[in-house]
Amino acid sequence: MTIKNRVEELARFGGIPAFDTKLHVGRPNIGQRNSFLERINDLLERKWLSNNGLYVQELEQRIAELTGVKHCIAMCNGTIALEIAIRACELTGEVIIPSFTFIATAHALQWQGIRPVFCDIDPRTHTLNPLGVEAMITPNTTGIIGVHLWGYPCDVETLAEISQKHNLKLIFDAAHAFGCSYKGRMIGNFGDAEVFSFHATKFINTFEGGAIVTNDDDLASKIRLMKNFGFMGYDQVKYIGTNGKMSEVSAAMGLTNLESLDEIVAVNYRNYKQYQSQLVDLPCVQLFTYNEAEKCNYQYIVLEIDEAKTQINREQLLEILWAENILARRYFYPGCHRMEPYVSYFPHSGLLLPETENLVKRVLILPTGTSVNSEEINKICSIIRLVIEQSFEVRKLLEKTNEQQPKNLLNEKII
Ligand code: T4K
Repeated sequence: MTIKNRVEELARFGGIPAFDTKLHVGRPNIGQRNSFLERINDLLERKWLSNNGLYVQELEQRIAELTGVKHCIAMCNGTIALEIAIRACELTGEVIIPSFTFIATAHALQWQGIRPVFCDIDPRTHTLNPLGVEAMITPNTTGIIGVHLWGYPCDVETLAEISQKHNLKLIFDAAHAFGCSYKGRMIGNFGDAEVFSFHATKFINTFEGGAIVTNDDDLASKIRLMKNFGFMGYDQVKYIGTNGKMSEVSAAMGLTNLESLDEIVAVNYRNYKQYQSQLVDLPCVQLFTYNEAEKCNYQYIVLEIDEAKTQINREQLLEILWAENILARRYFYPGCHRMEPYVSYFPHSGLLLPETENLVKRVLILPTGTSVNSEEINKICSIIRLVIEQSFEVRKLLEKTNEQQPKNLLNEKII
């Protein structure tokens, strides 16, 4: 492996890219291919492709066992699962959520005519700041949706206290947090309901998919009907419902992934420790730290760049990494409050979100997972090190080349 030692060797300045092919964030975990193919053959034989098939039932049971939650209802994706959880909990009016999250958290509310009220985050945990939440409660508030971002749990206890005190529903968007725990208890057991995503890019995937988990029997029965058009039996409809059903193919992938869960976590953890050891002494960058005393899926490698201390900013580092074919991502820039329709509805909401506004400029997600090996992580870290250690030189060269030929790689969506 050739490690670049000089700034001029960087691909952005004419050197050969560190990688021949693009290194993506979010490459899917597959698990044992044969195991998956056997399940596919089986479901084709049985000719049962959807509508609460055997694999969906098995997956729900496995998830309930793994999380220790009474009920798991599998869904076609995490966004629909959020929408159904919100509707089943009868949220209306205003619901408090972080702005620093994937846009689906906000859209799942707005889609149903409920106003997402954006609250600031704790800059250390990247999750809702409970003090801020309490300050944002109005007579129209009916609920709080905390997001366990990167799989790092929210301050669930304080949020539960606040929701009880103000008689609010509490839902957790646990899209990132399958397999994680809070104070030794698995994520899934908190609030009125929690929502997982099993999208292709997630720790455990079902191609597209998600699930609602809850310990509330009545809520679970309601959700089960709502995800199937509200049907109770063949010709009786109890609620307004939608089609939130997971297919058998998806469940087959989920079950296959679950068989490899421990190995996937082990790879993610190994990658995390490698990034940590190789970047720990680097000034001006900071790796988001997980609590190793808890269960964690280590699915996201989150780097923060301190623009005030280094000569280059996050955008410049990204530009350099992309030129090397390292497609790092700036999740969740620029924050939901700066996206439509929210930015038009509430153009000044950023004033109440100083930590979010600061963080969206600093965060960068690096490739990890079962598709990335140790040698590749070495290379990625060596490039980051070169850029940070020689940031003055890099910035000068970037400014010079941008004057000659402006580039904006980040606006091209690469598939
Ligand atoms: N709440 C939160 C906090 C979430 O993060 C999400 C989803 C949701 C709710 C909603 O859950 P779902 O309805 O999605 O189940 C991706 C995912 O599409 C999205 O599921 C995820 N969060 C979000 C964090 O990341 P993008 O816009 O980054 O997707 P995309 O197409 O750019 O893919 C990311 C990278 O993954 C690419 O560089 C390539 C790679 N990739 C992707 C797919 C789909 C593959 O290598 N193979 C693949 O099949 O949103």
